[in-house]
Amino acid sequence: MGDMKLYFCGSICGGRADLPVYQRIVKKLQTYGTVLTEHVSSSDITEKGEDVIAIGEKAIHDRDVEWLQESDVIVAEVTQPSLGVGYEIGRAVTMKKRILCLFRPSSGRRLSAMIRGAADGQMFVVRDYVEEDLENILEEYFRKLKKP
Ligand code: 6K6
Repeated sequence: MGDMKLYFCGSICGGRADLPVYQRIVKKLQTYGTVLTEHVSSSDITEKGEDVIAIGEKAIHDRDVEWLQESDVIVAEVTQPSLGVGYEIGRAVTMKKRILCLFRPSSGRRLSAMIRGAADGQMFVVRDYVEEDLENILEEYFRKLKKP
């Protein structure tokens, strides 16, 4: 369980307003295994993407798809709409990965039918939550993973 590889998805170009929530999620996920995409919760990465010039978009894309392939579980915070996060989720579905999508209805937003409608309650789980329940929801999800 400790050697699990986890892939966290959160909005970058889509807007960084939920960064504090991403940081909380990544911190909790790190108690279950290695978070390959720890940088998604870093305040050094902005929606303007100054760092992209150095690495290049193709390198970012190809590395992220490789990490998706290596991952055991994908956790996506989907409240802040993001093309990249939607793309990652779609690729992960094709890879038959376990996916947990977390959405905060208190945002006043409506989650895309392409995400809510993809849930099967098994491999693809969508959980509505309030911020204070975050740790409990992750605990519950990973407890169920251990004993399928
Ligand atoms: C900033 C602007 C453009 O690119 C950046 C920073 N570079 C990225 N580095 C690593 N992963 C990235 C980067 N940009 C997007 N991603 C991946 O897409 C992350 O894994 C996120 O989960 C997701 C965010 O997509 P957008 O469309 O909100 O950027």
